[in-house]
This record gives sequence, structure tokens and C-alpha cells, in this order.
Amino acid sequence: MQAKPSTVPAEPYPFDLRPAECGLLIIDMQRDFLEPGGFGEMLGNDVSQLRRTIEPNRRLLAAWRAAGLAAMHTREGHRPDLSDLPPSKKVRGRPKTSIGDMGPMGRILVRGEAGHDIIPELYPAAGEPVIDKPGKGAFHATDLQSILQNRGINQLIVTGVTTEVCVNTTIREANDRGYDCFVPEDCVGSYFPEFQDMGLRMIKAQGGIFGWVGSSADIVAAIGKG
Ligand code: TIU
Repeated sequence: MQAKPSTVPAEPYPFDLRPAECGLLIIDMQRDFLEPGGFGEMLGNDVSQLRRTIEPNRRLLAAWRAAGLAAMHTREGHRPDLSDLPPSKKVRGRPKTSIGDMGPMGRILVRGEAGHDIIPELYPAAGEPVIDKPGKGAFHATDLQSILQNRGINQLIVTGVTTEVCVNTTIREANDRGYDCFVPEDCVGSYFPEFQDMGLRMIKAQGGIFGWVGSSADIVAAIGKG
């Protein structure tokens, strides 16, 4: 039986979840960002800050699938010929090794390379769209909006990494396009604890200026009621 609409605890106020119109959008849970020895760690980041999101995402995705609801995944990356890579993004930070160069798990953030793919714990199932995005936001230069419209989706549960970069950018894009976004705080992660905190506060401040913040357990409980 399809999960029924219900009210989920959230800040700044409860979220009216309509499961049939809601998509789970999992942002960039890619090996290069999350795995020890990947690009993220090579840049000096503490990947354990992101890895704590894997298990809550796994539980949420399992419950979402069991309820027969729409799940989508994104990956940040570029064409092998790098024709969709802005020169500004290539050189930003003046790194010794940058996008398109050989990294610990193949060419960094290039589609088709091992490090670009989604971690095995959250691997997309057949029928779940994977949106390959060249930017930080999931709407920029992708067909995400068409996919959502064609499925009658007007609410999003947004999870993944990183809270202040690709998750926040996507939520801002979604908000301007009329989508209500709920962010389970245990399912989003940042390499920087202070950005995790502020990234979430920015979403729910000013009466929920970009969306709602809550917990994945409350979403799982809501859709589990059937
Ligand atoms: N997916 C995503 O957030 N891409 C990034 O580059 N994030 C950083 O925090 N650098």
C-alpha cells in the first residue's frame, strides 16, 4: 500500500510529507568524495565526517524503496574530453592535481572512472535515475527538472554531500523552482563541522527560507505506516 501523507517533525515547523509527490534525491555519494584514499582525502579532508552519513542514507533508501517511492541519485563529474568543464573550475584552488588528472581511483571527477561512481552501499537500483551534473547544483545543465515534472514530484528529501556545497546549492535551485525541500540532518555531511552546522541553519532560518531540517528516522517512520 502506498505510504499516506503525514506530518513529520522538523524545524522551523512540521513538514507535510506527501509521499506520492515526493522524491528522494541523494547528492554525490561518490567514491572520490567518501572513500579513504580518494580525491577528497587526497585534498587533506577528513572523510570520516562524510562517512557517518552512509548508514542513515542506506536505511532511508531501503525504506523508501520498500515503500515503492521515487529515488534519484546525482554524481558530480565531467565528460572524458572535459568539454563541459569550465576553465575556472579546472584551475580553482591552484591544485597540483585537478579535475581530469589521474587520481587515486582513475581520472578525477570524470564520468566512467571508478572514483566518480557511487559508493557500493548506496548503489542505484534499476529504474532509479542517475543525474550526471557538471556543477554543484543538480538542476544546472541536467534533465532533473523534466524527470521530476514527468513523475509529478513537487517535494524533495535531499541528502548527500557536502552540506554547504552541492546539497545547499541544489536546495537553493529547487526552492526557486517551487519545490519544498526536507533535509534529514543525519544524512548530509561536510568535511567541516562548522559548515555542517551553518549549512543546516541557513536552510531552516527565517521561517524555512530554503526548506525544512529534520531526521531520517522520522521520515522512515512516516512512510512505514503504509
Ligand atoms: N558534491 C560536492 O559537494 N562537491 C564538492 O566539491 N564539495 C566540496 O565540499 N568541495
